[in-house]
Amino acid sequence: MEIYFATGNSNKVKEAEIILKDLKGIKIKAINLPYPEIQGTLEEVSEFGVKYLYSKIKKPVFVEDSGFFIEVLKGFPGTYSRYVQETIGNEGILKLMEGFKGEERRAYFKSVVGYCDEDGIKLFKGIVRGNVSHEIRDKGHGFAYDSIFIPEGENRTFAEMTREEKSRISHRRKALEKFKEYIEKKLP
Ligand code: ITT
Ligand code: NA
Repeated sequence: MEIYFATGNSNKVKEAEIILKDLKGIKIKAINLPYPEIQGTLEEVSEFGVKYLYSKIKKPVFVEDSGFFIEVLKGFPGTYSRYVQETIGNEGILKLMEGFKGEERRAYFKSVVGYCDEDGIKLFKGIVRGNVSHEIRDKGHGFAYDSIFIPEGENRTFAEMTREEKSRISHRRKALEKFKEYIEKKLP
């Protein structure tokens, strides 16, 4: 059985491949099929997107919508994560965070996987909590906000970990793990 993963972000594909590699009997096929991204919560964006894609391709398909939420900034950049990363970037975020210390630097990543097949739409969510670092810390791994996010219980940023290490604890892992369990139960 084949399941399509519709995304234009190759980093997300690489992480999904790590996380779903032992999903036996399923072949994940990444496709860069554009879908309308409505303005709304991650849940609304995933649900609308996957419904649209399924109506076009009529084959099992999932999307994954994610974002980076900083608590003291009331969840900013949140659903604007991509735009903010491409404009003010991590340096801009660190500027906004100047003067905030300790608990005030709390942030989380959230992922919502939207899956659709002939049985309808299912959403799977994952969150990883941590803190915004005081400086950009990168070992060449990761992407976007990874170099300013230190997950709870760690002292390295996501961008200082290998993709495999990040993928053991990430928001994407938690959402895709639930998706994987759901698919495994459906298999004959
Ligand atoms: P697609 O919609 O084509 O899948 P995208 O890059 O727009 O790709 P998202 O909407 O899911 O993906 O994510 C919005 C942004 O959030 C993304 O572009 C990154 O800037 C950021 N982001 C998401 N997941 C991340 C992660 O694991 N590490 C760092 N930044 C992440
Ligand atoms: Na997106």
